[in-house]
Amino acid sequence: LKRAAEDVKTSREYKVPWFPRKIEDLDKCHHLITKYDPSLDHGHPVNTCIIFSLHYRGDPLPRIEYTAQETATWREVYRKLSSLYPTHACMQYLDAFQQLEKYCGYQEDNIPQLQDVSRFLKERTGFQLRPAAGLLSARDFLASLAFRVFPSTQYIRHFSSPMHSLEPDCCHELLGHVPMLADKEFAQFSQDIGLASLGSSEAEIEKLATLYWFTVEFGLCKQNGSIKAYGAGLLSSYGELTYALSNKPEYKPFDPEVTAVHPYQDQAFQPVYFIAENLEDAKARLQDYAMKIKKPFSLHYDPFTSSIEVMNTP
Ligand code: HBI
Ligand code: FE
Repeated sequence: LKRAAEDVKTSREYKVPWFPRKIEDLDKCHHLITKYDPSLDHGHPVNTCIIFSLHYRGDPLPRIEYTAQETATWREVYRKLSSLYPTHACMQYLDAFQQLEKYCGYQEDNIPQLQDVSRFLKERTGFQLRPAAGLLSARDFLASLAFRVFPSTQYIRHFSSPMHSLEPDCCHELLGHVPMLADKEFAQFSQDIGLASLGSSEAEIEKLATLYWFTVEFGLCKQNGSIKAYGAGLLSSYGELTYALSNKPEYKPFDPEVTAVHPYQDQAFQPVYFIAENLEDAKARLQDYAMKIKKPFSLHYDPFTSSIEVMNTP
């Protein structure tokens, strides 16, 4: 009896936050968060990429002419990281990376254009890129994923620290995220986190953001008897990619209930990495987790209209 009374209370107290229902609604999902004081940072890459992204409304993505110094930064990052991929990255990543080298201008002397990359992804998995001015709020970021839209920064980190960036930059997006978004299972996994976030409570968003962190950003998976990286935070960081696959960190099996509430680090290497059996299994477990999130309605994504259908559940 007590239990039933509590249920009624929670469903009344829970006010469903606004969420996008059409892909155009993503124009309203651009809330930025500042994780550090920009006035203390002398090398913040404020440039045309940020200005463009703030005014962006729909296609096509702007093409950027990067400076020689910016291209030199890319070259250094690209060289170091691509030397690790054959031994450290999962096969889905390696397959896509090869295709990106062939079709999208992935080379050490060229920073690929988001426009070309977005077209490539759209053909593979229906994902498209959308320019972002920096770190978005977890709610806005996750909402985009529900529509197979990946918010992507376009500026590059400062040349003084090529191996490190406090915020996402195009090295992180292009080398970390893009190759994985070309994989079917991974694309579905990403969209499912996004769909789960729509209309969810703050507490639930926090858990989904943590899940995202330990999978899409820092996930590892088993492959042919060894462990490989599929997380973008790893695949875009020479130091952490090496560390994550050394014998130093702690490993736990990926289990959404456990992973979603595990403390994480955004200023240092992760204290623990979660290992998925494979991407298909991770996807199934996540779907299972998402089904258990309490909402006063259910959602269906219509791929023909890129919109969300909302059905009331009594
Ligand atoms: N914003 N632009 C951008 N890129 C990300 O990868 C990103 C974000 N905001 C939040 C976020 N990632 C995650 O840490 C989760 O909070 C969803
Ligand atoms: Fe990221």
